[in-house]
Amino acid sequence: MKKVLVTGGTGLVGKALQAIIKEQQPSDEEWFFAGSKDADLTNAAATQALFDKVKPTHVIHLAAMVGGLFHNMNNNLDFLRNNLLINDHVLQTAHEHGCHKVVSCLSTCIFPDKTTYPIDETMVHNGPPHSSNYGYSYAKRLIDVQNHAYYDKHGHLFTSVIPCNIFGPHDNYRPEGHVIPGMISRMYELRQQQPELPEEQKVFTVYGSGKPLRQFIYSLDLAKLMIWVLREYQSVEPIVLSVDEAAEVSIYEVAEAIAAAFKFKGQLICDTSKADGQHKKTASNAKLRALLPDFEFTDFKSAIQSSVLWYIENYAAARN
Ligand code: NAP
Ligand code: GFB
Repeated sequence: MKKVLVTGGTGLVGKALQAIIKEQQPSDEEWFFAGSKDADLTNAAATQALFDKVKPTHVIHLAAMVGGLFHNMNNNLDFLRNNLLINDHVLQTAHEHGCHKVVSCLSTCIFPDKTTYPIDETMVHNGPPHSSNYGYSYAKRLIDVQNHAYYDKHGHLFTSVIPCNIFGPHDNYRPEGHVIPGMISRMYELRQQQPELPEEQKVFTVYGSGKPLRQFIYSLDLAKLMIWVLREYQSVEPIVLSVDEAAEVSIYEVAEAIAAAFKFKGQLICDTSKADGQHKKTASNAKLRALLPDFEFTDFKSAIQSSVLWYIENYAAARN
């Protein structure tokens, strides 16, 4: 019987894992989804107490200080320190508890800013990350270094996945969150404001130029892929979990898809006084495609439609 501890189990990705595991009902696995209320993983003793309680054989390590561009830009020191602490406590405690496998989470935003494209798993450490999120990026890159050190010293299968930008139900809709939940919550609010004003006269603001390019994976698709990594992927080397390069969209196209999902009839304008962040971080999913050639990603516009519908139906419970 596998006992799987999911750290960060109450967030965007954690909730998606909960939904897929509920669907799959695996008979040979027991899953425990931990949030910060179960243990503040920046604290070593709390981390040990959580592992003592759950006694995991396997760990999916999602817990992190996570945020969008604007939150990262102003808090690089906190992103660095909190994530270094969390990652060291989880990996060292997993070692002390003899966990068979740990799957941690990096991100395509941690790759070198000056790079050739498409980026792949071999390029994680090939140069400094974008200045907007160097704190988060270096903490995440060190997970890969830590994984190799635990493998070299103890032969542990501690590995990692590198998702592109993720979105879906149960996202973080607060201002410190990412672009898709940020736009969804702002579009929702705009539609509630000034009910007397004809919607055609309402104006929605896209932060930045709208030109940056991103690959977005639906959280439920990512959850299926992470469960596959936990069960089948046997390498310490990271693996990119991203939609195809061809699925890359501009931030403005994201705004159009969200406006269509809301049937918004107003205008979209770009506020270029706000930062754009990285222009692109196009990642190759060739390694994943070679291992899982038949995996089908959810169509982007359908996933946006489902995410908007979820938000409207769960507004009161959402992380606003
Ligand atoms: P999220 O929605 O912000 O959830 C973060 C999770 O970590 C929550 O369960 C949170 O618990 C937990 N957590 C935060 N600080 C903690 C602490 N000090 N102790 C214990 N738990 C703590 O994040 P997410 O989007 O699901 O991200 C999951 C993983 O994917 C992260 O490692 C992130 O770096 C990575 N990732 C995310 C994206 C993206 O676009 N979202 C892209 C690439 C990679 P509470 O709910 O109790 O706060
Ligand atoms: O998701 P996001 O905040 O982070 O996207 P990154 C930022 C891009 O979307 C910028 C534009 O070009 C913003 O100008 N944007 C437009 C908005 N409207 C909004 C909005 O309402 N909210 C936000 N947040 N952006 C992050 C990294 O980069 O990627 C993190 O900083 C993390 O470390 C994440 O790893 C996955 O995609 O630019």
